[in-house]
Amino acid sequence: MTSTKVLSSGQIEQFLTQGYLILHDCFSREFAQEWKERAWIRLGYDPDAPTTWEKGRIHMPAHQRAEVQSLAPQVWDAACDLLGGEERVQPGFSFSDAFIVNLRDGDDRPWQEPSRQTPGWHKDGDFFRHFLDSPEQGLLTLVIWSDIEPRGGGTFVARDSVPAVSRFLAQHPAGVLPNQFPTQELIDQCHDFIEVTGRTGDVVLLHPFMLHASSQNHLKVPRFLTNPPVHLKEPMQFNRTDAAYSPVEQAVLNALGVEHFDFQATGSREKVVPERVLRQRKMIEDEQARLAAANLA
Ligand SMILES: O=C(O)CCC(=O)C(=O)O
Ligand SMILES: [Fe+2]
Repeated sequence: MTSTKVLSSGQIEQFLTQGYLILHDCFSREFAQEWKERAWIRLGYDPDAPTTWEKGRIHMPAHQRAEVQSLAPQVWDAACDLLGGEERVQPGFSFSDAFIVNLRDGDDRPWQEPSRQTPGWHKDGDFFRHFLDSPEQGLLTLVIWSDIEPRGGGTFVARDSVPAVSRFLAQHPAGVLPNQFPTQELIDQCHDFIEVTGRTGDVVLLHPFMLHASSQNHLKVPRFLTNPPVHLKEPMQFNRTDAAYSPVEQAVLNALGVEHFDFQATGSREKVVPERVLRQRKMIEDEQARLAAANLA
């Protein structure tokens, strides 16, 4: 495997066995507060008046970006370690204020623990055709912008989903569109479900094949999250002559139960314009008008 700059062998082992790592205090509460205050204005909601929260869950568009390498260097360094070194990672990885806000989603339904039966399981990457070696989503990330207590909207994660997704993608060299994953079939192969709680400034780095789902927010404490993908410069490789596999690649080989794997994509790598992007283009105009009205545009 590749050598690391900041992660310990214990952390790499944890990533290989559990599929994720949690990093703490990656950015300040003040920075988070600044962006969240603007988000409330963009939404047109009063944070202190839940009756103004028209929608329980909103996936907002991005207005502002901050480069991770300078804002949260420990995240950048850890991401590079998991991806096999900085030279393999697309520069410019940034955090944005494209918040996925969960204010009170599903507060009208009884609480459901994460399980095969809970809805919404998916693999991230609604913007490209997926292959076993896809470079578009090198890592899945959960950037936590508000304190999250149990039952407070923390993302559900199927910790043992990487093997099922790896096998599926290995069997589909022609590629799979984002909406073509047989999610229920894949989640039926999983047993280990958790709810990710955390503190403002935590960042969870997960294997890109990790199935996850949004949860209900029964606490009605506003939950702010972003999930920017880290891009690779080149597709992953599972048949390296020098065996310099990144931990992400190694996790796939472990999942397939092989030492190397000669994967050849037979379909073409294509971009998909998700419906989300079209929706967010419209949202941006409304949000800009609210910022202008507050003299913040
Ligand atoms: O809201 C969440 O907890 C997760 C959202 C998510 O996974 C997504 O939008 O892709
Ligand atoms: Fe997701």
